[in-house]
Amino acid sequence: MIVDLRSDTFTKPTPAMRKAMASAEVGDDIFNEDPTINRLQDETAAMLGKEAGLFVPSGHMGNQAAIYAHTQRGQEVIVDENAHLFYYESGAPALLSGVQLRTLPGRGGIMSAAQIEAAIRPDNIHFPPTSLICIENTLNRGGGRIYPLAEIKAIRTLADSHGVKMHLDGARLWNAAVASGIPLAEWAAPFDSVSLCFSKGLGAPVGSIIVGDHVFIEKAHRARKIFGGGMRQSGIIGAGALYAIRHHMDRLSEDHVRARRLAEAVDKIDGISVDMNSVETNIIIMSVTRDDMSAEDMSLQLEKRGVLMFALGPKMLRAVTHLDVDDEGIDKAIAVFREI
Ligand code: TLP
Repeated sequence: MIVDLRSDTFTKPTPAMRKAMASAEVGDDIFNEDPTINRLQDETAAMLGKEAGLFVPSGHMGNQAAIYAHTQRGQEVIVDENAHLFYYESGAPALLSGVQLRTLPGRGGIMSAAQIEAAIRPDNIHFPPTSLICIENTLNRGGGRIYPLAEIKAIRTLADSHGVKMHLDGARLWNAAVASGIPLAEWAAPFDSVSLCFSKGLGAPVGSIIVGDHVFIEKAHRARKIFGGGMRQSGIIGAGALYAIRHHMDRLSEDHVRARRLAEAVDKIDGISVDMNSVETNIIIMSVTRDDMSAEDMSLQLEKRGVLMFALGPKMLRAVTHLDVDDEGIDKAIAVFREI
């Protein structure tokens, strides 16, 4: 048995999801004629308490289309230095939107309102105007931590006072909502736009969505076309996403319980440690503390024994639980760590 803890993006569609996809009603989505995509957009926007939604091929495109829609060339976007849209999106904001990112060193990805306020540019021709603040929830490189809602609300207050927009990279906002018990719409309320992924913990094979008001979605729609993300009978994949939001959201709590169990067991083993306070959802960041091994060495040792994890830094190893890893898989991962 291979236990694949590299990412929740590795999930495969279940037989029931495949069935829903195979029988999806479709049309040409470039002309807004795909009924499954229209249903998915309406249903997700309603869950998030926003006016409209736009299905996009990836979380990456969702973030970049949102940046394109909210900004103009030469403006500045505030973001944490570990945020996915800065760290892992190929420099896209500069290439596609002509904006500069102002990266801040948050605590585990959490920037405080005070930190952001100090970074907002005064009106002066020497400075690029600050036009957007981007936040991530849950925090990928922050070990699946949930961004505190009170801090987000404080950031919204100062964004309003400076006329700055806010975008949420909510690739795993589903996990934050399930773990916190705070509904999706409450998490989304302070933001002008939110992107969410169907292809992570929810287990759909492809796709993400951006939600916001009608004016934002119209601009994002143009961005999706410019970026080459307009699709035709995309209801085939949209049906997987629709199935996922209807059937796979509540079960995310099982992933959270398994992540906690794995983290607690690993933390007790010499040579590796976990910041247990950060384990709030389905991501575990582990530190390899023994001197004779890097995170890469550790991941090779794990792989030889059938457990897959990514090294995210010289000593940083990441495990992500998801619907294709059951209790037996977690038992095996713990046993393999003990053996190494
Ligand atoms: N994250 C992937 C990798 O790219 C690192 C992963 O395995 O976690 N926002 C966040 C917070 C993400 O974690 C990711 C993907 C994205 C955006 C991008 O989504 P996709 O892969 O659909 O473009």
